[in-house]
Amino acid sequence: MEQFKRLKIGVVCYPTFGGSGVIATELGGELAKKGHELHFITSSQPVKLDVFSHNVYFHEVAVKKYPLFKYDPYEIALTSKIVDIARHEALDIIHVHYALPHASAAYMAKQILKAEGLSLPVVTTLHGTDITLVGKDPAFAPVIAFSINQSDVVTSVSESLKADTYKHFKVSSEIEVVSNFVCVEKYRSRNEACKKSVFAPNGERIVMHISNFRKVKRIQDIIKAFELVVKKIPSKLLLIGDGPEREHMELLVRSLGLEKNVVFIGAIKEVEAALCAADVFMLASESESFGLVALEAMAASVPVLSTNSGGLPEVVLDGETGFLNDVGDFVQMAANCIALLENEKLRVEMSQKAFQRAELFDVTKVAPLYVNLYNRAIKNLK
Ligand code: GMT
Repeated sequence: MEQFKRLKIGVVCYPTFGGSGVIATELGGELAKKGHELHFITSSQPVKLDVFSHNVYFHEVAVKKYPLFKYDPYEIALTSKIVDIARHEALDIIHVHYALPHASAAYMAKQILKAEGLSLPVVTTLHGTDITLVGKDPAFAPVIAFSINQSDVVTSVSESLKADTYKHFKVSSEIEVVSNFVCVEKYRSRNEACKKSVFAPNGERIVMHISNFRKVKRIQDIIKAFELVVKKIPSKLLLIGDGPEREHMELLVRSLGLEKNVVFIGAIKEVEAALCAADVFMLASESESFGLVALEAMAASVPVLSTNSGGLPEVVLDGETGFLNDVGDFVQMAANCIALLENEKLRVEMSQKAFQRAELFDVTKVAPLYVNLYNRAIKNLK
């Protein structure tokens, strides 16, 4: 039997509700459970980080304000913090989630440590908008391409994102696809505790959406699809999350006269607590490298109606675990939703298949893939 080698792993991610932060935090939690030591180096405590668990440490990146600075030099502060923690804790590796600006900060930290005779292999995980939206902006692209090429291992969360990365950037490194994951166990124990009647006191069906309310999510399509659904089926639309589009969406709901049926819940920490109340989940994104929330819905045994953009077809199986729809085709999405809500046998069948598919993406299957890649990066340092 191979001997367990405890790794000291630095993790850099966005600490907010975005999928990349969730993946970073949950991967860290799983690896800590397995006995590795995890050091989160982030601008604030990641929302889902359990700082009371064994082997998990949090190091805040503080940016000093100075009157001369028009912009806060976050990337420099992050670089210095990575160097400091790598030295002090003798990190074996640093894993950065989301290329911008984490991969370039890690590259710089690695060079600083190298000059001192210390090595710090860098693993970069690409999550989506760092490649498909923000990263390819000419203001960032050369730095992103360079830091991807300089990483010791690069991973992407779907085949689709891997293809997009090669399409948009001059990347010569091999990109490994390591898909996103869920902790299926958390969902298994949820179902009985669900408070469906809070949201639907008269037995209405529940259509749910969860996101960070950015334009790319096209929440207007969900609201317009729901307008068609509610004409046929007594139902409620629960919109969970917060972000720049929320106000517009509230106005849209009012202008369509749907206030009584559409509830804005705001951001929540544990999506499993809400998902167990859903009959159907909707995701209308224009682009989605993976669509972690679709997988989370499937783990909660909820069929998913999503678009067919980006990596979503790698997660949602059309006609089996839900339905894929063209971006912007809210009429089709509504028709599929009505078909599911009118046919409970079909909905239950799809729920079961959704859960079975989610089991294939369980954290216990995916976390060891990262450990293998860490060991490879340590061995084949660039
Ligand atoms: O846009 C978001 O939903 C947040 C963003 C992030 O960086 O957290 O999500 C991206 O990463 C997630 C985790 O890997 C993926 O599941 C999302 O599909 C991806 N978002 C987009 O590609 C738009």
